[in-house]
Amino acid sequence: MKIFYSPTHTKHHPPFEILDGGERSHSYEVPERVENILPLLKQQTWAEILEPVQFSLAPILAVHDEGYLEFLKTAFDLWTAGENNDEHVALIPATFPPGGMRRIPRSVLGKAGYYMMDLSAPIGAETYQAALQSANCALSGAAALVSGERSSFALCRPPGHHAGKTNCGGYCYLNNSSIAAHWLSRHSKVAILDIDYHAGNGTQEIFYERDDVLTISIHADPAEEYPYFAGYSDEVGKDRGEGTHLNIPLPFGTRDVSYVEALQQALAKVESFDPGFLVVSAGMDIYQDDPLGKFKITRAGIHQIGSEIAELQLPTLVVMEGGYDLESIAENFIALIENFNTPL
Ligand code: OKP
Ligand code: ZN
Repeated sequence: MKIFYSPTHTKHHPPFEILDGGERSHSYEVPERVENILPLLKQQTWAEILEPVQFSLAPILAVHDEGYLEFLKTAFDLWTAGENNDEHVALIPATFPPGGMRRIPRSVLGKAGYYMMDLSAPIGAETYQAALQSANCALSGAAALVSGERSSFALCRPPGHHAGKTNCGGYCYLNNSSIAAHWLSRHSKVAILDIDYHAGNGTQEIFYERDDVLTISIHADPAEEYPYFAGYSDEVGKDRGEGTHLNIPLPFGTRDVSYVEALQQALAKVESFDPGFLVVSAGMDIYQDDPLGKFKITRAGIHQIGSEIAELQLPTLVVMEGGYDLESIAENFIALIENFNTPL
């Protein structure tokens, strides 16, 4: 299996995050999340670890707004006026536009409020470069499928599924899975299955009005959990896209058996959509020991989830999203992806 990894992700190391309630804590989204997976991957005979291909910005701009991308690229330097190289500093705003106000201010802090959905995506000196390489990992995984691979794995960091057309948020800057899925959609219909603990609101927004990319997200009920404002079961897509988005919210405490029931419902929908490619937005924050997740999925459960998805027999790109328990993240990702290691 081709696995795409770029060391550039280590340059993105958010110095803090603001938790709900306002508490300033260390960031949960740390370089060790990926660095801990690499050694275990290297021990697998089937794993071939490669640097990503350098794509142009075109496949990213096909998903994200140009003004947003320019903001990501320039915000840190504008904010610090090139004078602050303290790596414990990163940009977050404190003011957000209420009720759909859509003026774009000249001020970089004003722009930050406009382009950020929350306080969980601070922009540091090299965040943009890391986000680009993360997207290149996903695109390289997509290209591997077009070349005939049965599966590929993109070790994306920062993650992507909360990033929308014009926003970062929730540790995400560029929507890696969506960028890869859109790139694949030139070849055939594509399905994105998001199994991260949190609803994939960015992916939902990006494809909401499209009928050539099916998007499904299984996640903690947004009525009780981040990202709160999307991921509800009555959100099914709009216009042409009506019926090609599916949210399956599950309660806190969900265990293997009920999770797999929800998964089977999702897989039936993928089968009837009949896509040429599957992109899995995979977050191991569904695991029972995850510090941010409130599901009770076991390692055996994660293996079963991978095995059920693999039974679809579709060319599959697995894109890393969340997962914050550094002790278990490596074994959990291996338990998931080893299912995709046999030819179709
Ligand atoms: C990103 B991904 C804790 C606040 C955490 C951000 C969560 C981002 C999750 N109460 N807020 O989907 O794993
Ligand atoms: Zn998550």
